[in-house]
Amino acid sequence: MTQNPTQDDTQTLAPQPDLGRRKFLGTSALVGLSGAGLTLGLSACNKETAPTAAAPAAKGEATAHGPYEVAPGKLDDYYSFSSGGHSGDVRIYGLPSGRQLKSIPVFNTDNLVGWGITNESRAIMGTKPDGSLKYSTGDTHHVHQTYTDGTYDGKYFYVNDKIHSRLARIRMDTMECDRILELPNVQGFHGTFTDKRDPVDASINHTTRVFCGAEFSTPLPNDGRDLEDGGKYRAMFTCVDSESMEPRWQVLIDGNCDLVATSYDGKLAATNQYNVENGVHYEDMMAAEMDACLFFNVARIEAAVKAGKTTTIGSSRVPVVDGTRAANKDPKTALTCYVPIPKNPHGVNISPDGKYYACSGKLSPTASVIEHELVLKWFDGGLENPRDAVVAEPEIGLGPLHTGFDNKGNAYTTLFLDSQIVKWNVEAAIKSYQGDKSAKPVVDRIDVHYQPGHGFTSMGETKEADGRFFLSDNKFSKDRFLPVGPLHPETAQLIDISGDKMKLVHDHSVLSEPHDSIIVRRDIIKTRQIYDLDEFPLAVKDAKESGVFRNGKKVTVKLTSQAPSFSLREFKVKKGDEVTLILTNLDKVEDLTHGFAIPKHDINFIVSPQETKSVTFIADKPGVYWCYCTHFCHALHLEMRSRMIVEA
Ligand SMILES: [Cu+2]
Repeated sequence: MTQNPTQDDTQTLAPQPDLGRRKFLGTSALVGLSGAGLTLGLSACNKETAPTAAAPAAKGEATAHGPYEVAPGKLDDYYSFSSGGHSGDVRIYGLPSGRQLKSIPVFNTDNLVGWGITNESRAIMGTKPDGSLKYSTGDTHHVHQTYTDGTYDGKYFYVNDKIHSRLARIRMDTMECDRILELPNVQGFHGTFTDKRDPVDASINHTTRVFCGAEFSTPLPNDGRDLEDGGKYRAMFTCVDSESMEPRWQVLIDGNCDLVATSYDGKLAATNQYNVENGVHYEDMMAAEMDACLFFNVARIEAAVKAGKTTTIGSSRVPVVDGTRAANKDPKTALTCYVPIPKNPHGVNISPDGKYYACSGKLSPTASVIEHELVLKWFDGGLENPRDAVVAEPEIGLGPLHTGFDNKGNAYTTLFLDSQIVKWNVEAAIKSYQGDKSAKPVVDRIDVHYQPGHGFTSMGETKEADGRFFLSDNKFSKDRFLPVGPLHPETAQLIDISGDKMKLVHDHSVLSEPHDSIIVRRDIIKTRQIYDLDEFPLAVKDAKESGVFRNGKKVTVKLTSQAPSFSLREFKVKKGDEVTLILTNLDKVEDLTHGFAIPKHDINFIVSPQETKSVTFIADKPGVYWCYCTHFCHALHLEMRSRMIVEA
């Protein structure tokens, strides 16, 4: 990757596939048409000599675009995976264009794909005994990917739900949620982060744990006891197995967990804390001058769990260890270390070299730099005061929140109150803290519009931070876009950080209410183009297997789709039947997705190539219902229907 993209090298950053339109038509749309006998009229277009309307532009033509513009037919250099806040989803954007590519439903229901409608998605989301969804709301805040050898491996990413304290996993080959876990005995699960390697076993150089920080303290167990006794409220930090998605252990703490960071050596997980006062109301939460950055010694906690030095809470079987201050006074046996940080910090991020954590005080104009080795030294008994692990505390501006890093030792922190991004140099900050008056930590500032929350650099949460871009997710857009009513879109602003001065590249609008993103080089992401029939236990592998199968009042309807028809032109059920409809898309052509909507029965979902989904509903109204394909698939898409006849 080049550090300073010029007009020419944006064209050479990565080879671009030939997206010639006729070539696409030749391999996909025509295959879809062949069954309908329409190939003849169009096949003349499918020739190598046909003009390529959107072929890669000639060099001279392409340079008419700015250095950051992704010209028509070109692809972005990065993916950005962004939480959707209380929309409950995750979004994928391309960068530098800012084009939204996909919304992945997670905790929300989604009509487009049928998430929350199909039996398969409802099983992942969780249902009550009566079959209805346990929760239909969610609040996604933080997305973090699996690592191998200190950088992204493109396998999974995880996202939290703050409302119901759930952790979801998204597999990155299909970009779909495959597991959701509800954490026991916690509320306000806010920060989450994957670990980067095992603290003990050197052969495990990849993610095996996901850490989950709970922000809100509650009585434990929260079953009606201690309702008015705020002193008994406690929060916990949870470790989840990244493969099984089962909780491994929890740590009882003082204060709360906010954001989470993990070390590159796997030894420490960290969470910034505001409200060390354990206040219940906000004025109580701002009383203390110093809050904390709390470190967890992962190996010691797991040794304590193995040794059975644990309790359980309520009906949960998850082992809980005691990480409160009172139980961890001796550094040599401590499971936790509370490093004092000025006033209500929000955000903790580790530098790509693994040496430093930046923890910013929201109500203090400072960023505290904590040295990783010094925290380990405290755990070894070699550092008297945890505060001595702080090696710099530059004043950087008002309302500092989250920090991203480049590959040259610079940090970029969002300043919520100043509406700025401040660039500061970590080594200069350390020298200044040591008394060097010539050291000037702050290097540059740039205005953003307005009130930035999270900010992140390209590949900045990996050892492969590349120092090309910073993305500022802003909380207010005000006057930046055409007015669309009282609810405004949010802004994301892309900033070029490759030079000495930060340069604003563009604004792009983002639907409410993004919180956090990761910016991932595109070569890391390897998605599949079609599914495999064998992945689905219910797959109807041959159109001949289609039919209506009755077992008392329970009826199974099996059908397949292949453009432009469903395998059953009609199917009959009786009023009051519980109908389970299984649909397999037998089309094998990339991007040839079909939809299936059943009028008056509140059913709509899609099946992508070689995919199977099922839905269950009560056929409670006699009559004729035209089930139709909702996802445009073919010239005869409108004709693609099946008639459901419900007999009285
Ligand atoms: Cu269709």
